[in-house]
Amino acid sequence: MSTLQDNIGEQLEELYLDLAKEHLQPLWTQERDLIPWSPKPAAVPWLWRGKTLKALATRSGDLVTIDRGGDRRVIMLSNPGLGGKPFATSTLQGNIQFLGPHESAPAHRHSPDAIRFILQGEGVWTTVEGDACDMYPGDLVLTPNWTWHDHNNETDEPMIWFDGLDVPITLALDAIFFELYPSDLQPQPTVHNRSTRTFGGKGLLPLDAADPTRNYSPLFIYRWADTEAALDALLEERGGPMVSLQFVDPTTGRPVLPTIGCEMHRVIPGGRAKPVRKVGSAVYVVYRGSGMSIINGQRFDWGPGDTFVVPSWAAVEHEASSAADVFAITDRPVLEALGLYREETLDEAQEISSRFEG
Ligand code: GTQ
Repeated sequence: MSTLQDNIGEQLEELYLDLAKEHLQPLWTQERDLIPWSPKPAAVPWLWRGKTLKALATRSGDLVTIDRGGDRRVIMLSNPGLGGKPFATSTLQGNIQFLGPHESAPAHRHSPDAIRFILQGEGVWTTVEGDACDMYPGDLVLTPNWTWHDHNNETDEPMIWFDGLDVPITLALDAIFFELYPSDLQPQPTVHNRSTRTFGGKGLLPLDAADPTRNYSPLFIYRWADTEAALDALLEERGGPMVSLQFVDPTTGRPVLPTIGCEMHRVIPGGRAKPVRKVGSAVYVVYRGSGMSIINGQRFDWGPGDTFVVPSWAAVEHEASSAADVFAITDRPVLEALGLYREETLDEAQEISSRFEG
């Protein structure tokens, strides 16, 4: 009996060696690492202070020219769980871009989708496919997959904004492309904000607005005044503690980009939203107000300009001490398109036990 078992042991060893030689692996030795019961994200909950980001971005502005690598002066959030990769989560990049007075960031395009959420400054515009989009605090600007874009600051003040990109997704799919525009900038149009003039009507669109070949919003800029009005109205209609909006393509009602969901959340003073967990990760940017979020049992206090990460399937609850408006990007459109999205609201008991799930 024992000889037979020793023999099997030896044969198994030999099998494993031969499998390895052939670049093959047995599934049964993996101990549920490959298909665990639920997501085990490597990314961890984390928060970066707005003050720190701004100070470091400003220092780079003094020291680094804009054409050093990638055409942009950008500082990338690097999640401590991701082994030094310049990614905020496994699927999303969250970057801080600094554009000094009288600087332009040259025109290029890439297959990653990108968004900008403006934190500070005005008088700067991003030209997207020939349409100059003026940027003011609280505005959301889209630079969809493969659209030409350059940034222009003709003022005496620097401008700082948050960039969200789907670079990790595009890399994982080996679908990344990048191209420089033939000249430094696109032709600078005299008429600005053409996408607003065409697609910015409230519930009103040109009769020929639909285009089945387009998978992103043709409205390139979403104004803070409109976002704020929508938040006010929804809160009045539904009451607190929290209301949440999604930015959508006005011609389809779909998310603004095929890979990046853009959201705005308002939490009323003293309001505390129920804990939820969702498949997919998010990067939050606090626009105004202050409060705290509990992410997998860990508390993060936040205020204007702070940015924080919620990994996939992490239990999260938000609480505001003063009226808080918090912008977020997510990978939800990807998960929904693939039938992988799910979410659940947790009661307190579930939330506490989920902290110990490992
Ligand atoms: O502004 O085009 O944060 O190309 C990273 C790469 C911003 C941009 C980033 C980019 C840009």
